[in-house]
Amino acid sequence: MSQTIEKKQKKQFMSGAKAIIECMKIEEVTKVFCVPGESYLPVLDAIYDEPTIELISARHEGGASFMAEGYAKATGKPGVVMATRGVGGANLAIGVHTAFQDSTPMVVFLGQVHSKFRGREGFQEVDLDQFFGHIAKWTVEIKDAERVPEFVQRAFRIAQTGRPGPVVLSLPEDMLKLECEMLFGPKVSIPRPSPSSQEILQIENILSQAKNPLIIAGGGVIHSEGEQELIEFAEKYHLPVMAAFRRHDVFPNNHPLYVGHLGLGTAKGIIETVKEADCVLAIGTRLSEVTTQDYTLLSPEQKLIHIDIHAEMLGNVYPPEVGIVADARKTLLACLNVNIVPTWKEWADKCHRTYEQASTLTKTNQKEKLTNFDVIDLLQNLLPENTILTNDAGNFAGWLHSYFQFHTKRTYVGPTSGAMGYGLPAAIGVKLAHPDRVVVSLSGDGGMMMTVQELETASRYNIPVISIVFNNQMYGTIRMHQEMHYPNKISGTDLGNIDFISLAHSLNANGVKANTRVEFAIALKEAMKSNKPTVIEIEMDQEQISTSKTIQQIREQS
Ligand SMILES: Cc1ncc(C[n+]2csc(CCOP(=O)(O)OP(=O)(O)O)c2C)c(N)n1
Ligand SMILES: [Mg+2]
Repeated sequence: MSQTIEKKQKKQFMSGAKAIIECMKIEEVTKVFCVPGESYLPVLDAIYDEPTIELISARHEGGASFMAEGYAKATGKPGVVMATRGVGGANLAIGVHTAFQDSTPMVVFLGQVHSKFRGREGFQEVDLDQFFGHIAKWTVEIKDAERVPEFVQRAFRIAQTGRPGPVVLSLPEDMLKLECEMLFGPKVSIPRPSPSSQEILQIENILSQAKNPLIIAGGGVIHSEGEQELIEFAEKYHLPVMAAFRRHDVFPNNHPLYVGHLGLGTAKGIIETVKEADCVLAIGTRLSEVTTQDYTLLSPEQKLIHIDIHAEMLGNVYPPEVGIVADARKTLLACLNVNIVPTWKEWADKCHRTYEQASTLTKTNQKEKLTNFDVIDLLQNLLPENTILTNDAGNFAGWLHSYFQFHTKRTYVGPTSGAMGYGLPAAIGVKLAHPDRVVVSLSGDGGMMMTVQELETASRYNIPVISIVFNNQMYGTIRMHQEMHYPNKISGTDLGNIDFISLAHSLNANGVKANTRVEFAIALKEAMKSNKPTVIEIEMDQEQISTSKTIQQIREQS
C-alpha cells in the first residue's frame, strides 16, 4: 500500500507559492489571468520562473475573470484567475457568479492578509470564504503551507467533478512564503458516471409510448463532449432537438432535426413546439428560468425524462417521470441501443419547419443603411465555419440568437448568467485557447463600456479579437421593458454617445465604423487579416428596440 502511495505521490520541499504553481503544472494549466496585488507577490514570482505558464495581466478583475471563464468554455479545462484580497475579490465576483450559473470550471486564487492580522479588519481584509460562499461551488482559506497541494488539487477536482463550477482559494500572504515538504497527488481524473441498464429501459418505455417527443439539450452535452452522440441518437430515432439557453452549438442549427433555441424573446412557434410535445427528454440542462420561459414551459401532462450529472438538478424545477444522474455523453451512447421503432419523422419535420420560419432572415437590404439583420447575414456568410462567437448581454443579441446558425460544435460562448461586460473579455479568453480561429464578440454600447479597457490587454498580448459594437446610445433592453410597463417615461436608460473608433485607437486597437453592407464586409475582412484587435462600430436604429418591435409599436400596445 505505502509503495503505491510512494509511486503515485511525489514529495518536494518548496514554498506555499511554488507548490501552487506545481499543482497548476500537474493540472496542465498554461494560462493564468490576473490583476496583480502585493498580497500574492510570491505566486507572481513563481509564475515568472515557470516557462510553461503564461500570465495575462488584465485591466480589471471582472475582465480577468470573464477571460478565464471564456477560456474554460472554449477548452473544457478550468479557467484560472488571480486577484488581491477583498478589493480584487469584489471586482472579479461577476466572473465567479457567471461560472456558477453557466456550470463552468474555474479556480480562483485570492491573496489574503497576513495570518497575524486576520480578524482585525486588516488592509482590504474580507472573509473571502464567506464572501464567495454563496456564489462559488467551494471555498477554502489555506492556513497551512504544507496543505497547499491537498487543497489546490481538491479545488481542481471540485471545479471539474459533477456539475462544474467555480472554487475560490484564499491565500494568507505569510503562508505563501513558508517552505515545507509538499506531497503532490496525481492529476485529477474526472468521474463520468454511466446510467444503469434499468434506467435506459425506463427511457425506452417512456419514449416508445410518446407521440411527440422532444430533446432539450444543454451545456452538459457540450461539457461531456457528447455532441456527436446527440446527433447519432437524434438521427437514429428521428428525434427533434432544441437547444437550452445560450447553448446554441450543442446541435448543428442547419440539421433537419434542429428545432430552435430557448432564450429571451424566443419566437412563439418555437415555444409552441415544446407545448405540443408529450414527452421531453432534457439532457445536461438545469431547465433554467430563461430556458423554461419563466418556468412556464412544461405542464404536468408532459412526461419528463431528466438526465443530469448533478442530482440536485433533478426535480429542482419540474418533477421528472424518470431522473437519471449520469454523464450526458455516456447516457446518449447507451440510448443508441434502445429498442424503439421510430415513428416521429413527420413530427420532427413539422418542428423543423417552424424553426425555419422563425429564423429565416428576410429583412436584409442591399443598399441602404446597415441594419442588425444585415450584420447577422454578413457574419453568417463571411466568417469561416469554425469561427467562435461570443456575446454580451443586451437586446442587440436578439438578432444573433434568432437568426445566426451555428453549424459546428464549440463555436459559441455566451453568458447564461446574462452578465453585461462579458463579450469582449470572453472573446480574449477564447482566442487564447484557439489562436488559429477567428473569434468575434458582439456587444451593445452599454455592455462594451463595462469592460472596454480589456482592448488594451488584447493588444498588449497580441490577441486579435474582433469586437462588434451595436451603438444605440442607451441601455436598450431596459428601455424596452420600461416602454412596456411605463411608456414614455425614460428613467436611467439613456446614454451619451461614445466615439468607439477613437476609443479603440487610444487602447492600441483598430477601430472602424460601418454604415453599409459593403463597409461592414470590408471591415470584417480587414479585421480577420489584422494582427491587432479590431472594433467595428454599428450605429443602431434607436427606434428598432428589438428584433420584432419598434419603440412606437410597444407604446401603442401598452
Ligand atoms: C452587469 C449587468 N448589469 C446590468 C444588467 C441589466 N441589463 C441587461 S441588458 C442591459 C442593457 C444593455 O445595454 P447595451 O449593452 O447597450 O445593449 P442594448 O440592450 O442597448 O442592445 C442592462 C442594463 C445586466 N444584465 N448585467
Ligand atoms: Mg445599447
